[in-house]
Amino acid sequence: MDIKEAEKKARDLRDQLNYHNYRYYVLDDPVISDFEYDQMMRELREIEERFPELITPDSPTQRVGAPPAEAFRPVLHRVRMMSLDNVFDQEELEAFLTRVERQEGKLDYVCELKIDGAGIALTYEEGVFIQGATRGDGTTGEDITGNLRTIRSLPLKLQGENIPRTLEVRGEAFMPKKSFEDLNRKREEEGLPLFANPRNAAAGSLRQLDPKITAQRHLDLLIYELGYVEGMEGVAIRYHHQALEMLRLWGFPVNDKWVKASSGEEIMEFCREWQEKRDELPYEVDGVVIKVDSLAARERLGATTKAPRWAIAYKFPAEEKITKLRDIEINVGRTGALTPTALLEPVLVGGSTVSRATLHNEDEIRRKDIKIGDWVLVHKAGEVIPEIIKPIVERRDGSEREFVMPDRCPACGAVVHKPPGEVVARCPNIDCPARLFESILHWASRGAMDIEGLGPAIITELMEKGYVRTIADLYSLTDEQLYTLTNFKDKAVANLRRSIEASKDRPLSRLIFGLGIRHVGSHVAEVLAKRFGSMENLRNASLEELEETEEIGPTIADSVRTFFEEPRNLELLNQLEEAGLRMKEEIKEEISTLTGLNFVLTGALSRWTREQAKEAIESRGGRVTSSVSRKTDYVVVGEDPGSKYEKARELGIKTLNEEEFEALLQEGP
Ligand code: 1X8
Repeated sequence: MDIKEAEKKARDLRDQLNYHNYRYYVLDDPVISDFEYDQMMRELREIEERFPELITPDSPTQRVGAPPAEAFRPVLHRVRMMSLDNVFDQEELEAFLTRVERQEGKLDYVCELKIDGAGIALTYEEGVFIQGATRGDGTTGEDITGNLRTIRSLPLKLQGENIPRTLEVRGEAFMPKKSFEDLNRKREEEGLPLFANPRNAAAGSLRQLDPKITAQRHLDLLIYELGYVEGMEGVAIRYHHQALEMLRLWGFPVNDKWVKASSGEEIMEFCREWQEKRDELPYEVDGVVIKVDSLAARERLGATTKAPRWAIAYKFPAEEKITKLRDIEINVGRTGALTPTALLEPVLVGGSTVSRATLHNEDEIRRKDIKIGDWVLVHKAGEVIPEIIKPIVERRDGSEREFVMPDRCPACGAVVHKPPGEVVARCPNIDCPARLFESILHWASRGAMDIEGLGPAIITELMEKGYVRTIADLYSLTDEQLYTLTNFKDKAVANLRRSIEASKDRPLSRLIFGLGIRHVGSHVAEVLAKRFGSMENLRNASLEELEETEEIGPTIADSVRTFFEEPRNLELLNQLEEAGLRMKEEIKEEISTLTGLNFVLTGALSRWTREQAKEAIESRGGRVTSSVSRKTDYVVVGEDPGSKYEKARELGIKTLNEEEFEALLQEGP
């Protein structure tokens, strides 16, 4: 075969493969067997191997290529990608229609399903897919061409007639429910963190540096809008429903579940229908999008700063699902409160998998008549916190068990204390390991002392090994002890040590919050830190002084006093002070050795996270920017640096490796 023949054959195979791909992935109606498809693919691969110069970007062999250099580069959208305003019921919908029709008179609308995925824009030149981008902030997205190319229903080359010279279309990339469940099951087996919902999973999959990973995630795509059209001869598109039909003819996956409607009642009928049937769909939907059909009317209606005036999203109410209550577990919080938690058969509800729900307290369980083994109706209150609405009493078969609150703490065995008239039972033991665990978790949390890397697993291990019996013990951990932790090698030890050290210098308000005094949240902690200025002053403050403080009432005042009356707490504070924690409000004098200098970070440092390196520079008066320019003074270069490194060399800007960077921090320029 000479190259001429090869070229013709390759073109032929590509057209065939693209067509059969479309039959299979878009129409779900294949006309050849998988075997025949694979044969053609193999033949094309062979030709392209022999004549690599014949490879084209729209070749189906290129769906999974090498990690592309253009990954995540900013993409300016030709037309802004907007979000939608929401309505939640018929009345709000009617108000939207009235507003539109006051200006435009009676209109037709198109109703479509609102897919819970990630908004994307695809650009085609002369019918060939050349770029795909995320929505980003609506004005600028990120280049994810290589990752989108792996989605099999995405046409690499358009078919049919009247194909514009330049075309940009909008749609949603999403993870079907089934793929989501498979993915999370696999991740669970591998001990990896689970994705909360298909939307996050889709977004995460699209932001992989390696398209091979994206390809394994089984994403799908639905296109629902024309974004930008230039150079289209032959036809004029005047209505959105024509656009949908045209998109389909060009080979895009377009949802066929849409209707035209011309009244609020017709629109509501579509909304109610899919609200009922949303479970039957293979992907998550969170509502219906209602759009003005006439493109001329859309033009006149225009947009606000964030959303078009010609479209609205009708959001479905919080979803409810039935699942099985396997057991009730008792959690002991840091105040000793015993909270019953429902362990549920995992179920996808309101867009995320729910396997636990708080039951608040014993009274609540009685009031709702919940028994272990019940089928229960769950939803997500405020779309976030899972909650049991009620048991399905009709489905009981006699095997259900009554829940009894234990009279001893499940963690330490202390007799549970429940003052008369109160609903919450508490473990009174200050040394209770469950309480200590929660206290340390809280101490290390973002809003408190922000000890990066000190998570639940490590805290558990530190406690089990007997290294940590109080919060103060965190500050006397030895390297030897840290090296015994699971998977802890040099880097992990150094990182955790650095995080713990860094926590010594948090503002007083964080320290107060971190102590976990009842009723003292982060805001109250700030108020107290400002008013009293030091831990010593706060400790010595009388009930009256506390109560006179703005925003502090008798409950908080009493709680603070009680905390400081406990000798064990005073001992802890002494130990913390000895360990070198900052116990005063004043701001540490800055060592502004890097004032006026601009830094750019690229690549991974071995002993620093990005955040730590940034903080180290900024605390010395330096600035960290994201791109290299002539104003940049230093580029800190770690492992696998990106294009910023090359840019720095081009511009002749000084680069620093990790050692040089550390020397600069220590000694200044
Ligand atoms: C967002 C979405 C739209 C549609 C479906 N799913 C979405 N998530 C649709 O038009 N069928 S439109 C849209 C937007 O304009 N932000």
